[in-house]
Amino acid sequence: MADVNINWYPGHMAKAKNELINEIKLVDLVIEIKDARIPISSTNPMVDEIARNKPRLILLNKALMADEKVTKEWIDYYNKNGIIALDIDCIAKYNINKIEKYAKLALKEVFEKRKSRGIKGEQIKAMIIGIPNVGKSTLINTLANKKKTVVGNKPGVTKIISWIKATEDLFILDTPGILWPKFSDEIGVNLAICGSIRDDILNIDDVLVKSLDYIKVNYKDMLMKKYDLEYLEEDSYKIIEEIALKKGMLLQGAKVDFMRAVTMIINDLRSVKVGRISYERPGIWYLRNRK
Ligand SMILES: Nc1nc2c(ncn2[C@@H]2O[C@H](COP(=O)(O)OP(=O)(O)O)[C@@H](O)[C@H]2O)c(=O)[nH]1
Ligand SMILES: [Mg+2]
Repeated sequence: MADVNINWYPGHMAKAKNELINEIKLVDLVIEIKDARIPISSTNPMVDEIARNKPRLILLNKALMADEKVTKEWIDYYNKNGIIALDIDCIAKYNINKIEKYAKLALKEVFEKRKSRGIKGEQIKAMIIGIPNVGKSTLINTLANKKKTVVGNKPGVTKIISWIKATEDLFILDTPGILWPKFSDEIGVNLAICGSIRDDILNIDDVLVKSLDYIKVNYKDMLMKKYDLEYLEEDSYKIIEEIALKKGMLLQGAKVDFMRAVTMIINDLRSVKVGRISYERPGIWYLRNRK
């Protein structure tokens, strides 16, 4: 796992963190994007510290790839902890039109204070933050309604501060704040299966086996239906072999082409061909991640 945390050098992190803290001073609201399928794994553990003095709105993005029922549980979980959260999907434009309303909900107390001081209006300056690949640029583009920022995996290079008028009352910084994930093996697996870290960082067969260990318990019927399996083997390696056999993925000497099946299944999972899957649920994530 060593090279997974390549961006986690203390110096690099301290610099990025200080820049973020300074930018956050410019805004009324921090909009934190997470991947709806993995709200814990797609969170930087320092975010609470970095955004501690600001009202926050959590957006669970890529929601149409996640299990709707589990996403509702996450929203309840955040609400119970006093944080406003909304599920969105930037590609399908799902709930994008609710962002302003939820931003205002998150700023209720600030608006009340403003009002008591005789300040009218509900204009909001906000900043979008999140780990790479959660959809920060896509959201900014969607809100800006034109290709203003480059969508891709690389952090932005522009340093000039400019605001995008997203809605009538919502202004967002055009450059999002990037937080790096820091993770245990388990979080790495979640980021990899969701396509949020490069495939050469972890062993992709290992990622699939560990993901199947979870899927075969939580989405058994979906998995069996997709690959026309009559039963599920206990061992996830054997499930992959079974699928390879079913698909006639064979090497010379009638050996199964294991890696070909791995690639296919991973692609199916990432393109929601198996179904809408959430890899983390509130309540049990803590126990699963506890070492
Ligand atoms: N299905 C789906 N894909 C998304 C969504 N938002 C972003 N993506 C994809 O996720 C990848 C990373 O998005 P990007 O905006 O570059 O992430 P950033 O690194 O946080 O700026 C891209 O391939 C996007 O097309 C979404 O809501 N739904
Ligand atoms: Mg980006």
